[in-house]
Amino acid sequence: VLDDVCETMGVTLTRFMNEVAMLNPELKELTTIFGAIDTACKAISNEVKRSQLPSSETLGYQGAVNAQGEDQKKLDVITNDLLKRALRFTGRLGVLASEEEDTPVDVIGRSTGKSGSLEIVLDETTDYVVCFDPLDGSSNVDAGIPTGTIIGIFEHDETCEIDFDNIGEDEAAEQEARCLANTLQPGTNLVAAAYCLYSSSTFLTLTLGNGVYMFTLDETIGEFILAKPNVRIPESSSIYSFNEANLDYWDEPMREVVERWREGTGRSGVRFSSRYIGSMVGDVHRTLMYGGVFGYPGDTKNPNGKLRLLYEGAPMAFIMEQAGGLATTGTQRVMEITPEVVHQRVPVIMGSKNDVIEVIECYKTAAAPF
Ligand code: P6P
Repeated sequence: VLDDVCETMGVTLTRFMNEVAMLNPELKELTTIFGAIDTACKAISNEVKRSQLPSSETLGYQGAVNAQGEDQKKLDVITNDLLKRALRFTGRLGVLASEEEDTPVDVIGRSTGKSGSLEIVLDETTDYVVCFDPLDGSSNVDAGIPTGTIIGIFEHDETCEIDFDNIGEDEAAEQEARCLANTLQPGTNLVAAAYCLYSSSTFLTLTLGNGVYMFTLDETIGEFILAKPNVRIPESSSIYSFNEANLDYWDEPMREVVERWREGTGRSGVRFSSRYIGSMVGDVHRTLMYGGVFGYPGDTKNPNGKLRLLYEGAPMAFIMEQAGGLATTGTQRVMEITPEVVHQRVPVIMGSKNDVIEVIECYKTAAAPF
């Protein structure tokens, strides 16, 4: 059904989502959420661009540390609050997880006066759970390197209301864990994913499970315009995108494949180039556009790599697969992994199908050499 929509290239994101809702009434609430994402990403784009002005209040560090133990830059906090506020007012969201939050936070909540607890009030109006990294790669902003917002949207099929005032701690903890479990879903449960890249242009790329659609922000009218419907990643490539400084610590199969690509002795017989900007959204966007393999594999220092499953690996894997690419840990499809904790890390190798298959086969050979 989405195909009918993509014929009208040049439409605004708003018009695109209205047409999707007309053709797919069951997606109406989901398209409402994209209205909030549209607004938030325009505002974040403006914050990022203005953050380098001398008059800007958003330069430098917030002075706090986030759940990852990373110094929170002011922009991290501003963009996190901005996205939460925009999503909250859709009235359709339940528990959401953010890189900047210690534990998942409710969006439709009531103040129970309990400090530090997981305030979850999900009712029948709650349709979705959203997980996001509000400004991935934010440490690059001061250097003018692209950054991005990454969003994953799950259906929330269970309502739960926890009356903290009238149950004991244990019961509350058990109910919280059950509700939290609704956030911890595998990527195969994603109903939509999106990223917004703040770079030479501002690109909003999304999938609703039926192809990948790329919008570019036209700042003269303040609207995202459909620029590339049905994006398809080239099946083979000659670009790899890894932090090669970690090469000595990688699994043997990963090291072997990259060395073959570098020498031109891999499956394609082509010598690869290396392109890496250290900002996932920029590296993934280039990979989608030109083909290639982007990755942050596990290594001896970090067996699960550095990237987070819920709000980096899984949403980007969904987009990559919807564009005809693949996303693996080396031994497992990224989208099939169910997180056990909110900020779980996952090794990620994603991109052009034939090149990622070469990585998977290398891991298989290493696991069963005879
Ligand atoms: P490294 C940014 O900090 C980030 O989370 C991703 O955007 C990026 O792909 C990765 O880390 C870069 O990590 O260790 O290569 O600097």
